Amino acid sequence: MLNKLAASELVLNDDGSVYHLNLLPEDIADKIILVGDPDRVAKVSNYFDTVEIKKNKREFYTHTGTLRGERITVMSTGIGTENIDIVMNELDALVNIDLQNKEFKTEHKALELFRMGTCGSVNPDVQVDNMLVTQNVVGLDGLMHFYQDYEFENEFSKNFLEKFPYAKIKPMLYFSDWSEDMGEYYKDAKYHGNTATFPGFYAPQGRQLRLKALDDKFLETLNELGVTNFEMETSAIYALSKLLGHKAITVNNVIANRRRGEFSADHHASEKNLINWVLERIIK
Ligand code: R1P
Ligand code: URA
Repeated sequence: MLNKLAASELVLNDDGSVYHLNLLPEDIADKIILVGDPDRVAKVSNYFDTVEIKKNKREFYTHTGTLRGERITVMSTGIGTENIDIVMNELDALVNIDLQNKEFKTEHKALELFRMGTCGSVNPDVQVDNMLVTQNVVGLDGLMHFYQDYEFENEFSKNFLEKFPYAKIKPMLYFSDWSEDMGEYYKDAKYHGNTATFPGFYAPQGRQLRLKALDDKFLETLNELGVTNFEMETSAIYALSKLLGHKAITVNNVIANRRRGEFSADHHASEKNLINWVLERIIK
């Protein structure tokens, strides 16, 4: 691969910031909280002691400041793994590419990435309004099939693929897992589980409004294969972190138990609880 990137490949804004995130290297900390919802960014940074950077473009809102003396960033990713493809590549460019010269840096920097999101549960016993940390993830969104050098098999995938019955979507599956040492931050979480990441909220997650989903028993089948919960970003965060050499962990607040038909009675209170829970653990 050529070391110098063309203007069309690493696109920069007029001020030299990365194209979608609209950020300069000095705008981010080494610890970054990733949330889906742009409104959650200020809800998190309200707990910071100082906020020095507030920038945004499209659905990507970023606040950087300090908490208990440590520099920290919170950023919204919007919904879906296609956004995560942008977030991960541009965050990595901010630390591992010399943006002015468009050259790869010789020293690699690893970021610590903490997704703080919401999810639905496919395990009837997983109660709403609790934290669920993702150990393994299966991506049903296909993203990693566009990248070379991705290791598709892992411990979780072997058993899963043998028994996964849906031939039509099997070719786009991929697997990943957490950065194990990041598990230390969240070792007291109520649940540790296996997450499925979907490229949609409705039929991909078995929801049927006016359109039929693949199979009425889809969620039960996933749970039988060891999946506890689902959402729309973690597969890409974990897989791209591995390829790019960053560390990542997801904790999601369970707001829906799909097998019991339950939704959080107060998801705003539940979100506040999630924010406190994460901040207490990642900044000592
Ligand atoms: C769907 O409502 C969105 O909520 C979940 C899903 O992954 C998807 O992004 O995450 P966030 O709460 O982080 O947005
Ligand atoms: N996020 C999802 O993607 N699905 C749910 O059911 C809840 C949160």
